[in-house]
Amino acid sequence: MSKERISEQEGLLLFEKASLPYVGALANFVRERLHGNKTYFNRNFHIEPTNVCVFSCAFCAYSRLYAHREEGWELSADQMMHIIKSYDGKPVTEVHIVGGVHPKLNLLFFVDLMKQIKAHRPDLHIKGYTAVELDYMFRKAKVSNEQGLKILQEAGLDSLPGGGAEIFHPEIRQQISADKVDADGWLEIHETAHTLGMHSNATMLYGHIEKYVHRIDHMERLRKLQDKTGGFNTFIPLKFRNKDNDMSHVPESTVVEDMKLYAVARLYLDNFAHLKAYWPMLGRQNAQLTLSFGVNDLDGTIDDSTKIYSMAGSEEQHPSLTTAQLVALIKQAKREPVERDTLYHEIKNYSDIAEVEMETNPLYN
Ligand code: V47
Ligand code: SF4
Repeated sequence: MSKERISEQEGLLLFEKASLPYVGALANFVRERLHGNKTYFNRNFHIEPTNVCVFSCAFCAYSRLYAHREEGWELSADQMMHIIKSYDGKPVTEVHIVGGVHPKLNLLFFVDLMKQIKAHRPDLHIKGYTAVELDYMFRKAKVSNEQGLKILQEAGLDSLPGGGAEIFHPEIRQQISADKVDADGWLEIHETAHTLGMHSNATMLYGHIEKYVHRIDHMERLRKLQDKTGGFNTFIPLKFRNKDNDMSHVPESTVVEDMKLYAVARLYLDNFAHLKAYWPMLGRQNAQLTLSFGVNDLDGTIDDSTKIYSMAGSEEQHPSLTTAQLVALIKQAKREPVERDTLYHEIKNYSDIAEVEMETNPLYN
């Protein structure tokens, strides 16, 4: 198979006409050419500072408006430090901090939090704040994206997660998340982060009212920016879940559609090294299946610390896997489990560690 880039028209054609076994085989070929059997995961935990949010995305089951904040939660810096400290002595390498856009939690609050985290545990990688949160934070503080990102970076922020991208095309964005940062704003924040030497991830919320053409448009914008900066680590498709939100009438995509999307994404985003399936959203078995459709990363152990999907109807009501369970899941799919850090440096290859050792050693449980 040649390494020639596929065009937007060809991408569209794959979605519309190609059979799942055909795109799956091509995507698997690319995945194995890049990574062989290696399947990455990391040991991380999430902190969700608040679910109070000034925005009203139609797909969001998680947020509460400020006026209804008594129904939501809002953690103080001390409470978040308490969570950080509860991982003392545990071999986690990353904290993922992401939440709603609270009107009162400002740049200074988060600068102070970054500093406290780094003072307590300097080696913990902080992946934090979607471009949506950052855009609001910087506009409120009256600083440019570059100034704001530099301030956070100096305080300890290491990289950006990929959330808030949803669907870039205005035809769809207007209908699902009209009031938050638009495509250009999202891309500009990521581009600025890349120029400051920070890496970031990119997501796409798919399987709702968007058409194939919008998915291709979304991936095309990401591919262009990646050509320019090379700063994206991984692409993470996020399957729309329809429980308890304003889009509950929209049916969820089928597993066949899900696998096809992963496969086309692997083929289209030829300049992204990694394709990640976020298992708390897909469920464990479907996450295993993605490993045959281009995916080479299953995110992390998570540790029951995220609510965004359980509230939107994921099968995973309390997403948590021990390292031993995650390794077993990858081995069952006949792949090679490799623990990585946030930037994909290999920490440990688990291929040759026996199942009993994994199950009995407290380091893995
Ligand atoms: O932007 C919200 C999505 C995202 C729903 O960078 C929903 O490593 C499906 O971006 N159905 C936030 N999806 C989470 C996110 C993320 C998750 C894991 C890893 C990384 C990373 C980033 O969650 C939002 C939105 O696209 N989301 N509601 C829903 N009902
Ligand atoms: Fe707020 Fe994010 Fe939910 Fe949109 S998806 S309402 S920005 S928490």
